[in-house]
Amino acid sequence: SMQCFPGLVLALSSLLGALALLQLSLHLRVPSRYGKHEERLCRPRGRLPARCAWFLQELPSFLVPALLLALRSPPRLEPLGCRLLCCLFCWHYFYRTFIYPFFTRGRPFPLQLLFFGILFCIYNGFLQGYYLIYCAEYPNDWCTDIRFTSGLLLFLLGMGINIHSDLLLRQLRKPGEVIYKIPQGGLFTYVSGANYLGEIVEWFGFAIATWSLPAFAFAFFTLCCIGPRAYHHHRYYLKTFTDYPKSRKALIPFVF
Ligand code: NDX
Repeated sequence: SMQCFPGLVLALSSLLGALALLQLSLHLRVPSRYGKHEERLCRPRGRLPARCAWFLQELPSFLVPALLLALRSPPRLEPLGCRLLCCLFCWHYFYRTFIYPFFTRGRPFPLQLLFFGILFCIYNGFLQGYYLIYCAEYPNDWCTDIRFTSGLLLFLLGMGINIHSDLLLRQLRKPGEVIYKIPQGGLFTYVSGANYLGEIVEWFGFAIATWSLPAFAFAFFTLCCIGPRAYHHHRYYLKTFTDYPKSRKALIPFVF
């Protein structure tokens, strides 16, 4: 049966950090080609409806750690921290897999990116789940540690911002519509990438709560992946809407 190989965790986390840097170097200037940054509008082949695409893409990030958690024998009951933290990760991806896709009004998603997205979610789901279920050691009172409590708070705050902002984006369109409008309300009052800001806060909160290398690597990846994307969204809005609110920033309120 499986056991903890610290070398494996170190190697996979380092590779995740390297992928983050690769992602940053590839997409600092040109955004990932999906959503508002995909130029060739009418090429139905090679793309999948947003619903199926987001479901398929994010499913492994829920399934892999959930299976690792359920199938571990003997079951890991102590310490509570490990299961709780693994459940937080699964909770986010339960939302992203089973709730988010069914309400999205997004444009069809490119198959090529979908393929890499699935690979990425398998990889990250395995790394986070494997570490928490097989490797992590926490004292029994980890739940009252300042890192756990403050990290959990940030995680919940970020998740709230992310879900609320994605809801505001969705409401910009009527069903079947694929046009872009100026997002309004919530943190969109301050930044163009409110949903991304939420997601970034969420994963840094998770990293602090788990105090682990894999989780910090993933938070860093998220920052490198959707941080630049927030900036590209911002530029797109400024270019497209002459009446775009001047005081709005890209990602960090009042700053950037
Ligand atoms: N999926 C994370 N790189 C990504 C998919 C692509 O969850 O090979 C990263 C994720 C993957 C990527 C993923 C990882 C890196 C990959 C990449 C493909 C290539 C790349 C694998 C896995 C790669 C290397 C080589 C380095 C390995 O029509 P539409 O879609 O634009 O509609 C949108 C709508 N909307 C509007 N509607 C009306 N008016 C407006 N003004 C609108 N603006 C937007 O709202 C959508 O339906 C919806 C949201 O759009 P948008 O663009 O704001 O968000 P989106 O990027 O689609 O993300 C959706 C949610 C969001 O909450 C975000 O925080 C979260 O998913 N997310 C997204 C990406 C990554 C990620 C989280 C993370 O890293 N944690």
